[in-house]
Amino acid sequence: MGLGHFITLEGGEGTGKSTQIHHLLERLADAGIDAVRTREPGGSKGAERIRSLILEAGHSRFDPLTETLLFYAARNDHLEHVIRPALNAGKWVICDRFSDSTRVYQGGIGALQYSVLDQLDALVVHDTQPDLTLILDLPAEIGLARANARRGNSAADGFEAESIDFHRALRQAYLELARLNPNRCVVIDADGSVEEIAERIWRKVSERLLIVNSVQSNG
Ligand code: Z5A
Repeated sequence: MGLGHFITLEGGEGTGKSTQIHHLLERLADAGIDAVRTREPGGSKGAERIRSLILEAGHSRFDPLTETLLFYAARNDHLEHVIRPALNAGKWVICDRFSDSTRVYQGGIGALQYSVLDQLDALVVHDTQPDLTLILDLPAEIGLARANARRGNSAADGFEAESIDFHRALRQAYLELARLNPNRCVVIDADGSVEEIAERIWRKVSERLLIVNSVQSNG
């Protein structure tokens, strides 16, 4: 395997993941690093079809286990067709949401037990775990206001339509996840201008991964 790295971005609604992935890819390209941008649910042809099934359920979401199995079915296809081939080719993979979303949405603030999620993760993700997870942290009110402004008059999906308490609990669940996984997860203050946040992210990516790469290639 080459020197590719797997980075995931996580966080609640409207925290700016998509916006920041765009900036991160530009910085990586400037540094001469070939990176693949992808997302979950989705990212591969099959997984995008499953994404439509999940998100178009609207207010009548699937029952918790069915929904979780759909997320993992999509993830399996995504790993097989996009993530692993890119990493094996030495490319970096930057993914908007991954298994931590399932852990937080379907586990922490959902109905599924962590033991069930652990079994699914061992089966599907196995050792293709992220090298670095950037958790974009923002008060729920600000994230929701951003997401609502962007959506305009179009209908909210089942997740967007949840209450403010749901989104506050989501934020706490992400902070707890970061606390439990300090080697992999970094919390990024996502309040501020797009440029300020891009700079915070770049600093962390450089500290955690670029320095490691340069040591590997010099060693
Ligand atoms: N889900 C799950 O339950 N289990 C799983 O395993 C997985 C997912 C993988 C997918 O939604 C839903 O599936 C998600 C979790 C669940 N549900 N929710 N909620 P999605 O893919 O459709 O959406 P999302 O992942 O939540 O992303 P998002 O809402 O589109 O937000 P974002 O990517 O984090 O933010 P953004 O698009 O970059 O920015 C939002 C707006 O804010 C936009 O208009 C920007 O221009 C603006 N913005 C961005 N940065 C700033 C700053 N710094 N200042 C001001 N305005 C800004």
